[in-house]
Amino acid sequence: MKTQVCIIGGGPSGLMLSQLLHLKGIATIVLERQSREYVLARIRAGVLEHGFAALMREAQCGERMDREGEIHEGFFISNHGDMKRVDLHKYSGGSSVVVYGQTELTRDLYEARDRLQGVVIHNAEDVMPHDLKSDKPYVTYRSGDEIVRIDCDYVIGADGFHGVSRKSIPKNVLKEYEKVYPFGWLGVLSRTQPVSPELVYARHERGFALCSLRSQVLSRYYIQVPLSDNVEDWSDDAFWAELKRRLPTEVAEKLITGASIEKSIAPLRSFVAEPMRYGNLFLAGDAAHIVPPTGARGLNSAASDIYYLYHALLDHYQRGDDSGLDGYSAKALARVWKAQRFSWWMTTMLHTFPDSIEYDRKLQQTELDYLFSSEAAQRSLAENYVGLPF
Ligand code: RFL
Ligand code: PHB
Repeated sequence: MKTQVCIIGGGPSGLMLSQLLHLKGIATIVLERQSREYVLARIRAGVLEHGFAALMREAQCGERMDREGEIHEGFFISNHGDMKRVDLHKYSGGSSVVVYGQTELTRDLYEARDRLQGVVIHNAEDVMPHDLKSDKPYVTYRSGDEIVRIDCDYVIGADGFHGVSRKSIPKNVLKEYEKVYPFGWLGVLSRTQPVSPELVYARHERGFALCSLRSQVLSRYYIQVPLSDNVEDWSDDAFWAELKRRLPTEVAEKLITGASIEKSIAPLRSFVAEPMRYGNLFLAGDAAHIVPPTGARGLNSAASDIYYLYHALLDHYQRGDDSGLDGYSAKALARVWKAQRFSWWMTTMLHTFPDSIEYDRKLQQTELDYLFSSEAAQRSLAENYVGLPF
C-alpha cells in the first residue's frame, strides 16, 4: 500500500489529523492496534478548550459537539469545604470551555472518517515504522499471518503514551523528562444528575476530589487514591462515602449516588519527550507528552500539536514550504511545556502529598489564599484553563 501520511494511532490525535488532511486532498492511512469498540469504550477527558472545539468544526465534525456540549464559564475550587468560584469568562476576556466527552468526540471523528471513506485499519498488530531518516519511510503491520507494508512520505506517531512510535527513536537522540506522582485518580461514571452545574475541584486533607460531568444525566467523579489501591478494593458505596467526606457539606448533601457504569484508576504522571521529530517521524499528543489530569490539559495539548502539524503538512504539499515541518518540534514543545507547568501547579496546589511537611501544607494554603485575593492570579489561572493561544 502507498499513502502520503501514515498515522499510527486511531485516538483523537490521529483521527483528527487524518480528517483535516483528507479534507485538503492529502492521503492518509490510520493504523490502530485496537478495535473501534475498544477505543470507544475508554472513558477519558471531558473538558475541551475552544482551540480544540474550533479544530473539530474545521474537521467538519463539530455539529453534535455544538448541539450537545455544554459551555462552562467557570468552575469551583473547594478548600477544606470553603468553596469559591473561578470566573473563567470574566478573567479570560470572555472565553470559556466546552464540556463534551472524549468518547463522544472520538465517535464523531470516526463517523466523519467513515463519511469520507477514510482508511482506518483496526486490529493492526506489531505496527513498526522503518527507515525514518530516509525520504522513503515505510510502516509495517501484521494482519493475521500477513505482513502488510505501507510506503509513505511521513509517519505520524499519534499512538499514545504506550505506543511504538516514540520507542522507535534511538535512545541517544531522545531526551525524556518524567515526574511520577505518588497517587492516582479513581474515577466513576454514573447515570445520575451531576451534583453541580459547574465542575468542583476539592482540596481536602483526606485527598483531592473532583466533581465533573458529561451531560445533565451523566456524572463523572474522581477521588485521589494511593497507588497501592486496586479498583476491586472500592465498592460503589465506599466510593460515594469517601467522595462526600471530601466535598463541602452543602455539596455532599445534594450528591445523587447510583450504580457506577465505569470505574477505573489512572496513575498521575508528567512526561515530555524531546524532540518531537526524528527524520520523517513526527510525534503528536500523548505519544510525546502527558500531564496529570488536574488542569484538563492532555487532550488540549494534543490539539495544538495537530494544529501545527496540519498546517506544516499543508505548507509542504501545497507550497513546497518545509519551514513548518522543520520548526514543528520547537513550536509544539514551547506550548507543551506551558501545559506541563499549569498541570503541575494545579496538581501541587490541590492534592495531598503523602510525604509533605507542615511547611508544604502552609504554602498550599497560601497559594489558594493568594489566588482568591488577587485578580491577576485568577486571570492567570483562567488564561491557562481556557487554553493558551496556538
Ligand atoms: P490516545 O487517546 O492514547 O490514542 C492513541 C491510540 O493509539 C493506539 N495505539 C496503537 N496503534 C497502533 N500501534 C500501536 N503500537 C499502538 N499503541 C497504541 C491506542 O490504542 C489509541 O487508540 O492518545 P491521543 O490521541 O494523543 O489523545 C490524548 C488523550 O487521550 C489524552 O491526552 C486525554 O485523555 C487526557 N485527559 C484529559 N485531557 C483533557 O484535555 N481534558 C480532560 O478533561 C482530561 N481528562 C484525561 C482526563 C486522561 C485521563 N486518563 C485516563 C489518563 C481524565 C483521565 C482520567
Ligand atoms: C473529566 O471530566 O474527566 C475531567 C474534567 C476536568 C479535569 C479532569 C478530568 O481536570
